[in-house]
Amino acid sequence: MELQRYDGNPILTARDFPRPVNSVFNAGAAKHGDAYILLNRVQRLDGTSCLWVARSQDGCHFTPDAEPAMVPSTEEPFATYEQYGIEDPRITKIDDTYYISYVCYLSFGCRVGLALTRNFQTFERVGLISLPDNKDVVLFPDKIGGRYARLDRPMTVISGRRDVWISYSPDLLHWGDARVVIAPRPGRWDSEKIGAGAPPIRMDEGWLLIYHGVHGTASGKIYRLGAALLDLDDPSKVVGRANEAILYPVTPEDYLGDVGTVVFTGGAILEGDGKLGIYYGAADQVMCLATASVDDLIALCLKDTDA
Ligand code: BMA
Repeated sequence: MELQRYDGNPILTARDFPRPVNSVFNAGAAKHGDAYILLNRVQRLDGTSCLWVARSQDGCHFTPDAEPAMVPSTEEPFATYEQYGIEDPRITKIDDTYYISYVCYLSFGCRVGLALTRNFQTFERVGLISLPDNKDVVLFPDKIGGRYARLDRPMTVISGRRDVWISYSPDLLHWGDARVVIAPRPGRWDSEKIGAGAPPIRMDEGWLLIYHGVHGTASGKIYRLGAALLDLDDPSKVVGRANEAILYPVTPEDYLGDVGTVVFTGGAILEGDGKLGIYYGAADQVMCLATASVDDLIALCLKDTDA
Protein backbone atom coordinates (compact mmCIF):
# COMPACT_ATOMS: atom_id res chain seq x y z
CA MET A 1 0.00 0.00 0.00
CA GLU A 2 1.25 3.46 -0.81
CA LEU A 3 -0.20 6.73 0.39
CA GLN A 4 -1.98 8.81 -2.23
CA ARG A 5 0.08 11.89 -3.01
CA TYR A 6 -1.86 15.14 -3.43
CA ASP A 7 -1.58 16.16 -7.06
CA GLY A 8 -0.96 19.81 -6.13
CA ASN A 9 2.32 18.95 -4.35
CA PRO A 10 4.40 20.69 -3.17
CA ILE A 11 1.92 22.57 -0.97
CA LEU A 12 4.55 25.01 0.38
CA THR A 13 7.93 26.08 -0.91
CA ALA A 14 10.48 28.69 0.18
CA ARG A 15 9.10 31.06 -2.46
CA ASP A 16 5.72 31.21 -0.70
CA PHE A 17 7.24 33.01 2.30
CA PRO A 18 7.16 36.77 2.66
CA ARG A 19 10.92 37.03 2.95
CA PRO A 20 13.81 35.02 1.49
CA VAL A 21 14.28 31.65 3.22
CA ASN A 22 16.18 28.52 2.21
CA SER A 23 13.55 25.81 2.70
CA VAL A 24 10.31 24.78 4.42
CA PHE A 25 9.82 21.21 5.67
CA ASN A 26 8.94 18.79 8.51
CA ALA A 27 5.89 20.71 9.79
CA GLY A 28 3.69 19.89 12.74
CA ALA A 29 -0.03 19.95 11.90
CA ALA A 30 -3.25 20.73 13.78
CA LYS A 31 -6.85 21.70 13.24
CA HIS A 32 -7.83 24.89 15.15
CA GLY A 33 -11.54 25.56 14.73
CA ASP A 34 -12.11 25.36 10.98
CA ALA A 35 -8.53 26.26 10.11
CA TYR A 36 -5.77 23.86 9.20
CA ILE A 37 -2.48 24.91 10.73
CA LEU A 38 0.99 23.88 9.67
CA LEU A 39 3.80 24.85 12.02
CA ASN A 40 6.64 24.63 9.56
CA ARG A 41 10.31 24.25 10.11
CA VAL A 42 11.72 27.08 8.01
CA GLN A 43 15.44 27.12 7.44
CA ARG A 44 16.64 30.68 7.08
CA LEU A 45 19.43 31.93 4.90
CA ASP A 46 21.89 31.75 7.81
CA GLY A 47 21.27 27.98 7.98
CA THR A 48 19.39 28.01 11.30
CA SER A 49 15.73 27.04 11.51
CA CYS A 50 12.70 28.73 13.06
CA LEU A 51 9.02 27.71 13.32
CA TRP A 52 6.54 29.47 11.05
CA VAL A 53 2.76 29.06 10.88
CA ALA A 54 0.90 28.68 7.59
CA ARG A 55 -2.91 28.56 7.51
CA SER A 56 -5.48 26.97 5.24
CA GLN A 57 -9.23 26.50 5.01
CA ASP A 58 -9.07 23.31 2.93
CA GLY A 59 -5.92 21.54 4.17
CA CYS A 60 -4.23 21.87 0.78
CA HIS A 61 -3.71 25.58 0.05
CA PHE A 62 -1.65 27.23 2.78
CA THR A 63 -0.67 30.87 3.35
CA PRO A 64 2.28 31.61 5.64
CA ASP A 65 1.96 34.30 8.32
CA ALA A 66 3.88 37.57 7.88
CA GLU A 67 6.32 36.67 10.68
CA PRO A 68 7.66 33.42 12.22
CA ALA A 69 5.82 32.04 15.26
CA MET A 70 8.98 31.08 17.16
CA VAL A 71 12.61 31.97 16.53
CA PRO A 72 15.55 30.69 18.61
CA SER A 73 15.17 32.16 22.07
CA THR A 74 17.41 34.89 23.44
CA GLU A 75 16.25 34.19 26.99
CA GLU A 76 17.68 31.59 29.34
CA PRO A 77 17.43 28.73 29.93
CA PHE A 78 16.40 28.31 26.29
CA ALA A 79 18.97 30.57 24.58
CA THR A 80 21.92 28.29 25.38
CA TYR A 81 20.18 25.30 23.85
CA GLU A 82 18.58 26.88 20.79
CA GLN A 83 21.66 28.63 19.44
CA TYR A 84 21.76 26.62 16.19
CA GLY A 85 18.01 26.77 15.65
CA ILE A 86 14.70 25.08 16.47
CA GLU A 87 13.47 22.23 14.29
CA ASP A 88 10.91 19.53 13.49
CA PRO A 89 7.91 20.55 15.67
CA ARG A 90 5.06 18.21 16.59
CA ILE A 91 1.70 19.50 17.86
CA THR A 92 -0.53 17.63 20.31
CA LYS A 93 -3.82 19.04 21.58
CA ILE A 94 -4.39 18.18 25.25
CA ASP A 95 -7.69 19.59 26.55
CA ASP A 96 -7.75 23.19 25.22
CA THR A 97 -4.03 23.60 24.80
CA TYR A 98 -1.84 22.83 21.83
CA TYR A 99 1.57 21.59 23.01
CA ILE A 100 4.52 21.88 20.67
CA SER A 101 7.50 19.58 21.13
CA TYR A 102 10.46 20.72 19.06
CA VAL A 103 14.13 19.98 18.60
CA CYS A 104 16.62 22.47 20.08
CA TYR A 105 19.79 22.27 18.08
CA LEU A 106 23.00 23.31 19.78
CA SER A 107 26.71 22.63 20.08
CA PHE A 108 26.08 20.30 23.03
CA GLY A 109 23.92 17.95 20.92
CA CYS A 110 20.20 18.24 20.27
CA ARG A 111 17.52 18.17 22.96
CA VAL A 112 13.79 18.73 23.12
CA GLY A 113 11.87 21.86 24.04
CA LEU A 114 8.17 22.17 24.91
CA ALA A 115 6.05 25.21 24.08
CA LEU A 116 2.31 25.84 24.09
CA THR A 117 -0.30 27.93 22.35
CA ARG A 118 -4.06 28.19 22.66
CA ASN A 119 -4.69 30.28 19.56
CA PHE A 120 -1.69 29.96 17.19
CA GLN A 121 -1.10 33.70 17.65
CA THR A 122 0.96 33.73 20.84
CA PHE A 123 3.41 31.00 21.84
CA GLU A 124 4.93 30.36 25.23
CA ARG A 125 7.90 28.16 26.09
CA VAL A 126 7.18 25.67 28.87
CA GLY A 127 10.51 23.92 29.45
CA LEU A 128 13.36 21.77 28.20
CA ILE A 129 12.19 18.19 28.49
CA SER A 130 15.08 15.95 27.54
CA LEU A 131 18.77 15.43 28.03
CA PRO A 132 21.00 15.99 24.98
CA ASP A 133 20.95 13.53 22.06
CA ASN A 134 17.22 13.03 22.00
CA LYS A 135 14.62 14.13 19.41
CA ASP A 136 11.41 13.07 17.64
CA VAL A 137 9.28 13.65 20.75
CA VAL A 138 5.52 13.22 20.29
CA LEU A 139 3.08 13.64 23.16
CA PHE A 140 0.00 11.41 23.44
CA PRO A 141 -3.21 13.48 23.41
CA ASP A 142 -4.63 11.57 26.42
CA LYS A 143 -3.16 10.58 29.74
CA ILE A 144 -2.29 6.90 30.12
CA GLY A 145 -3.01 5.49 33.58
CA GLY A 146 -3.23 9.01 35.00
CA ARG A 147 0.10 10.22 33.56
CA TYR A 148 1.08 12.15 30.46
CA ALA A 149 2.93 9.97 27.96
CA ARG A 150 5.34 10.59 25.13
CA LEU A 151 7.46 8.76 22.60
CA ASP A 152 11.02 9.88 22.03
CA ARG A 153 14.18 8.76 20.28
CA PRO A 154 17.33 8.82 22.37
CA MET A 155 20.60 8.41 20.48
CA THR A 156 22.93 6.13 22.39
CA VAL A 157 26.66 6.59 21.91
CA ILE A 158 28.09 3.29 23.12
CA SER A 159 25.62 0.96 21.39
CA GLY A 160 24.78 3.44 18.60
CA ARG A 161 21.06 2.61 18.85
CA ARG A 162 18.18 4.67 17.44
CA ASP A 163 14.96 3.19 18.87
CA VAL A 164 11.60 4.68 19.83
CA TRP A 165 11.04 4.79 23.60
CA ILE A 166 8.06 5.68 25.76
CA SER A 167 8.14 7.62 29.03
CA TYR A 168 5.63 9.16 31.42
CA SER A 169 5.21 12.38 33.37
CA PRO A 170 2.97 13.86 36.07
CA ASP A 171 3.37 17.44 34.74
CA LEU A 172 4.79 17.34 31.15
CA LEU A 173 8.17 18.58 32.50
CA HIS A 174 9.60 15.65 34.46
CA TRP A 175 9.77 12.38 32.55
CA GLY A 176 10.64 8.85 33.62
CA ASP A 177 9.69 5.16 33.71
CA ALA A 178 11.21 4.88 30.22
CA ARG A 179 10.94 1.72 28.14
CA VAL A 180 11.86 0.82 24.59
CA VAL A 181 8.85 0.36 22.27
CA ILE A 182 9.94 -0.07 18.66
CA ALA A 183 13.35 -0.94 17.24
CA PRO A 184 14.81 -0.78 13.74
CA ARG A 185 14.41 -4.03 11.79
CA PRO A 186 17.67 -5.45 10.41
CA GLY A 187 17.69 -5.81 6.63
CA ARG A 188 14.52 -3.77 6.07
CA TRP A 189 13.67 -0.24 4.94
CA ASP A 190 13.75 0.83 8.62
CA SER A 191 17.00 -0.98 9.47
CA GLU A 192 19.21 1.85 10.64
CA LYS A 193 17.11 4.20 12.73
CA ILE A 194 13.50 5.07 13.40
CA GLY A 195 11.65 7.96 15.04
CA ALA A 196 8.04 8.87 15.79
CA GLY A 197 6.48 11.11 13.14
CA ALA A 198 2.98 12.42 13.79
CA PRO A 199 1.65 12.29 17.38
CA PRO A 200 -0.24 9.02 18.03
CA ILE A 201 -3.90 8.99 16.96
CA ARG A 202 -6.43 7.19 19.18
CA MET A 203 -8.38 4.56 17.20
CA ASP A 204 -10.51 1.69 18.53
CA GLU A 205 -7.79 -0.79 17.57
CA GLY A 206 -4.96 1.10 19.26
CA TRP A 207 -2.75 4.17 18.93
CA LEU A 208 -1.88 4.67 15.28
CA LEU A 209 1.69 5.85 14.88
CA ILE A 210 3.19 7.08 11.63
CA TYR A 211 6.97 6.94 11.96
CA HIS A 212 10.05 7.41 9.83
CA GLY A 213 12.61 4.73 9.15
CA VAL A 214 16.06 5.04 7.66
CA HIS A 215 18.10 2.66 5.57
CA GLY A 216 21.68 3.35 4.50
CA THR A 217 22.80 2.77 0.91
CA ALA A 218 26.01 3.30 -1.08
CA SER A 219 24.74 6.73 -2.06
CA GLY A 220 23.39 7.85 1.30
CA LYS A 221 20.43 7.44 3.63
CA ILE A 222 16.85 6.88 2.49
CA TYR A 223 14.07 8.18 4.79
CA ARG A 224 10.69 6.46 4.39
CA LEU A 225 7.43 6.43 6.39
CA GLY A 226 5.82 3.45 8.08
CA ALA A 227 2.87 2.68 10.36
CA ALA A 228 2.49 0.87 13.67
CA LEU A 229 -0.33 0.31 16.15
CA LEU A 230 0.29 0.51 19.92
CA ASP A 231 -1.90 -0.91 22.67
CA LEU A 232 -4.43 1.67 23.89
CA ASP A 233 -3.98 0.98 27.61
CA ASP A 234 -0.28 0.13 27.50
CA PRO A 235 1.32 1.82 24.48
CA SER A 236 4.69 0.28 25.30
CA LYS A 237 3.19 -2.81 23.62
CA VAL A 238 3.13 -3.02 19.82
CA VAL A 239 -0.14 -4.47 18.50
CA GLY A 240 0.89 -4.44 14.84
CA ARG A 241 3.50 -2.95 12.54
CA ALA A 242 3.31 -2.77 8.76
CA ASN A 243 6.10 -4.64 7.03
CA GLU A 244 6.20 -2.34 4.06
CA ALA A 245 6.91 1.37 3.98
CA ILE A 246 3.79 3.45 3.25
CA LEU A 247 5.60 6.41 1.66
CA TYR A 248 9.03 6.39 0.05
CA PRO A 249 10.95 8.79 -2.17
CA VAL A 250 9.58 8.60 -5.71
CA THR A 251 8.71 12.02 -7.07
CA PRO A 252 11.12 14.78 -8.14
CA GLU A 253 10.31 16.73 -4.92
CA ASP A 254 11.50 13.77 -2.87
CA TYR A 255 14.87 13.84 -4.60
CA LEU A 256 15.57 17.45 -5.51
CA GLY A 257 16.39 19.35 -2.36
CA ASP A 258 19.04 19.95 0.26
CA VAL A 259 18.85 16.30 1.37
CA GLY A 260 17.50 14.05 -1.40
CA THR A 261 15.73 10.71 -0.83
CA VAL A 262 13.95 11.98 2.27
CA VAL A 263 10.26 11.93 3.20
CA PHE A 264 9.76 12.93 6.86
CA THR A 265 6.55 13.69 8.75
CA GLY A 266 5.77 15.62 11.93
CA GLY A 267 2.00 15.87 11.60
CA ALA A 268 -1.16 14.21 10.33
CA ILE A 269 -4.83 15.22 10.50
CA LEU A 270 -7.66 12.70 10.66
CA GLU A 271 -10.85 13.87 8.94
CA GLY A 272 -14.37 12.84 9.97
CA ASP A 273 -14.67 10.61 6.90
CA GLY A 274 -11.70 8.49 7.99
CA LYS A 275 -9.22 10.07 5.60
CA LEU A 276 -5.82 10.70 7.14
CA GLY A 277 -3.83 13.60 5.69
CA ILE A 278 -0.13 13.17 6.30
CA TYR A 279 1.96 16.33 5.90
CA TYR A 280 5.57 15.58 5.06
CA GLY A 281 8.78 17.34 4.24
CA ALA A 282 10.33 16.23 0.96
CA ALA A 283 14.11 16.29 0.52
CA ASP A 284 14.43 18.78 3.43
CA GLN A 285 13.18 21.40 0.97
CA VAL A 286 9.40 21.62 0.54
CA MET A 287 6.14 20.60 2.24
CA CYS A 288 3.89 17.99 0.63
CA LEU A 289 0.66 16.15 1.45
CA ALA A 290 -0.38 12.52 1.05
CA THR A 291 -3.56 10.79 2.20
CA ALA A 292 -4.81 7.32 3.08
CA SER A 293 -7.87 5.67 4.53
CA VAL A 294 -7.13 5.23 8.22
CA ASP A 295 -8.90 1.86 8.13
CA ASP A 296 -6.51 0.68 5.42
CA LEU A 297 -3.54 1.75 7.52
CA ILE A 298 -4.87 -0.08 10.57
CA ALA A 299 -5.57 -3.20 8.50
CA LEU A 300 -2.01 -3.07 7.19
CA CYS A 301 -0.59 -2.86 10.71
CA LEU A 302 -2.76 -5.73 11.93
CA LYS A 303 -1.93 -7.93 8.93
CA ASP A 304 1.75 -7.68 9.80
CA THR A 305 2.33 -8.23 13.48
CA ASP A 306 6.04 -8.58 12.86
CA ALA A 307 7.05 -5.88 15.31
C1 BMA B 1 16.87 13.93 10.53
C2 BMA B 1 16.29 15.24 10.98
C3 BMA B 1 15.27 15.75 10.00
C4 BMA B 1 15.72 15.64 8.57
C5 BMA B 1 16.33 14.29 8.28
C6 BMA B 1 16.91 14.18 6.88
O1 BMA B 1 17.93 13.55 11.36
O2 BMA B 1 17.32 16.19 11.11
O3 BMA B 1 15.00 17.09 10.28
O4 BMA B 1 14.62 15.81 7.72
O5 BMA B 1 17.36 14.02 9.22
O6 BMA B 1 17.91 15.13 6.66
